[in-house]
Amino acid sequence: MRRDCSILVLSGPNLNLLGTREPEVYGSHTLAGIEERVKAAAAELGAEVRCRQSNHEGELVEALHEARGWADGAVFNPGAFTHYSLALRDAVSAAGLPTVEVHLSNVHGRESFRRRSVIAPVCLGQIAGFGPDSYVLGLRAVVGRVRAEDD
Ligand code: CA2
Repeated sequence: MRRDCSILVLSGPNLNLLGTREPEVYGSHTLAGIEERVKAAAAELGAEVRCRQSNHEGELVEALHEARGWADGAVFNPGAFTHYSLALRDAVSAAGLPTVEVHLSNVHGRESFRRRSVIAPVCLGQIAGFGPDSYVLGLRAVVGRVRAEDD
């Protein structure tokens, strides 16, 4: 029998400002709007999502630790921490949850420092460049993996 699937959707620094500045890079959607889309996609998949955002590295670490107690997987946009936070890389590893790294922008087509992710190697994979759809695609990928492992 298919069991429930609960997913943490975690967003890092400055993503709370989405929709207010730099629409040419990040689009005009707010983070709340993106989270609503992810929740609607989760409902179609029969999954539950809990969304969190923090501008603080330690809070993101703690959100990943806490998720061990309730989540089956995670969709994670670490923001600029993507490119250098070994603490977040270790937290993803320690949580042991299948995690998909997502980015709104195509990090591979921007400044060279954005091409490197220290977190992607401990994730299932990375989805970048599809705006809010990156989050929805990440959700589908992680739910698919969790369910495949259940079968
Ligand atoms: O494309 C993404 O999703 C990023 O994770 C966004 C990060 C950036 O550092 C990563 O390289 C790629 C930055 C988020 C900043 O968000 C803003 C939102 C509104 C106004 C200014 C920044």
